[in-house]
Amino acid sequence: MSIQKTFSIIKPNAVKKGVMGDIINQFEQSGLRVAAAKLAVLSKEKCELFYAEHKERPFFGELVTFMTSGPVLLMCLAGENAVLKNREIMGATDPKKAAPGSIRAKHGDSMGENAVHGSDSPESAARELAIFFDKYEFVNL
Ligand code: 3AN
Repeated sequence: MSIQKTFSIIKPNAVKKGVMGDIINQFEQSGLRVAAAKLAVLSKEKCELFYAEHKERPFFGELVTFMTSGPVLLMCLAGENAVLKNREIMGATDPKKAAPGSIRAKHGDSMGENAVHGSDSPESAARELAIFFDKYEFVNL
């Protein structure tokens, strides 16, 4: 199996709680490596572009307000089967339904403030990574 890349965001509620280290530890313990990372406060424009597929959803405005409310950690995670592996480590969208021990079960506060984002397919990963990273920002692992 070849090395795959996926896009991850540690959301503002998790950064605020000081659990970035715990979350990265969980990724690394599961065999994913950090191939790019930066701390940033997202602009409304970039955030709306990133979440474009949810534009018509009733929670869109609330989601953008939350995601631009404070620093986030943007990351590229790399490893075997990284997209699926990351989704398993994150847990279900709703923290109340997320598997025990998953990141969202441990650190999620609500459907919106669910601690982490992770790409849902290799195609989404490529689109999302291109929004936030230039090619030279990835390291070879
Ligand atoms: P996931 O991030 O698990 O792929 P999606 O793609 O269904 O979930 O939703 C995208 C983002 O929109 C989620 N990360 C979540 O924060 C937010 N979201 C989804 N459903 C709701 C909801 N009912 N209320 C508020 N925010 C939501």
